[in-house]
Amino acid sequence: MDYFFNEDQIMIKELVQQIAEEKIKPVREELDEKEEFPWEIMKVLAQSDLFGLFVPEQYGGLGKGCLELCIAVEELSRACLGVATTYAANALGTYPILLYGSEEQKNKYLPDIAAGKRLVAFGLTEPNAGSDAAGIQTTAKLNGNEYILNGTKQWITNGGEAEIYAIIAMTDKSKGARGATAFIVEKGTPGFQFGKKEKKMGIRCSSTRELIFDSCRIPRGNIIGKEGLGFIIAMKTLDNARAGVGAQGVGIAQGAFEEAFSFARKRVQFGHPIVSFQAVQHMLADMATEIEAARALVYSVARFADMGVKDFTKESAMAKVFATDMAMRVTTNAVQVMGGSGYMREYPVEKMMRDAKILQIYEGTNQIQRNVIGQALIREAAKK
Ligand code: COS
Repeated sequence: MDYFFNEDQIMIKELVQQIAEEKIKPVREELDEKEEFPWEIMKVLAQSDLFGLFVPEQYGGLGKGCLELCIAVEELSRACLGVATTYAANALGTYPILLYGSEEQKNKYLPDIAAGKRLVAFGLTEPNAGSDAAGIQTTAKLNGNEYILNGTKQWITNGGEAEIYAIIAMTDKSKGARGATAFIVEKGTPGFQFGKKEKKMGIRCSSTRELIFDSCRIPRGNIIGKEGLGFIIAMKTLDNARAGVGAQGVGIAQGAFEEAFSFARKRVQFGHPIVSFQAVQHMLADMATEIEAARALVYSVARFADMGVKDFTKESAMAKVFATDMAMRVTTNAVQVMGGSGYMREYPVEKMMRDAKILQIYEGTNQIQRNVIGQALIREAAKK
């Protein structure tokens, strides 16, 4: 399929493919096994200017958009979803500053982010607020020229490794979603500590950690936007990031398909390569078709976002849900095509199937995505 990429987009795709082949594939198994954060790979991505892809040129970035980010994320995911998650979560944490930060905040933080000098994380989820994002309990109380933060964030990607955190906290609990506010908190601020490092089923080289705020004082100027805008900032951040999660699904499914297809051409049973059997061929045909359909949707939504369309909540939820459900099916079927070999750690599809599961869960479960799509359909119908 030709997706009509321009020269820059083709260059980004080839560059990330090369990094994936040379730097990621040789170490992905060991990183998974040791649950080791991929710092060396992050350095390579930084040297290649890939952290600045979606950051405007005036802040030291390359000034590209959602489509270019999706292309990079897809190619990283094709090799290792743990690495891709680390990279994509950095974009997730950057969006609140990019979309709603003051000029001063953008000048202070974006150049370092674009250069890959400092990693970013997004802190919304809490022990009692996952799908119910408005149910967060972390508080931020204004005291003179400072806000005092108290509470715990859970399952934060890049937690501990990132130096900049976009945190959503309640400044007025009585107002519900409208009482949430977004803040920038830097690693090393007194009262800000890291808790438990999670041991996970998949994406094991990515860091997932608790953030603990215990009377953590941050300057008043670290507020993003204004008081009460935190829930909207979180929702808009997720709207922007979800096409990228779709791209993760496309990438990991492509990687798993390639492994299964190559195996099926070599594996001989009943005197023939198993790819010649219709039962296997049909599985591979469905896998390839589903990947292409998801890819087309993800790229369309990314282009839609890049055109400056104001509301693409429904479309980004559609890309996320379709591509990630597809990724779970395709990685599972890749294991099935490869049979006993697919189940063994010797082959990468075992890891891919474990890794893919998180895509249906993080950045809004696929059940929540369907709620979001359903609500948008009802709203659209009411307007007609
Ligand atoms: N863009 C702009 N505004 C939005 C929005 C969006 N995408 N989604 C909601 N809003 C607004 C609503 O319009 C509403 O505004 P009003 O107060 O003016 O009516 C306000 O935000 C509250 O919205 P809503 O009533 O829909 O909030 P709910 O508490 O019902 O929650 C869902 C909505 C479920 C969509 C939200 O909680 C969610 O996205 N949950 C999943 C969170 C998630 O992805 N977690 C993963 C961890 S982050 S990696």
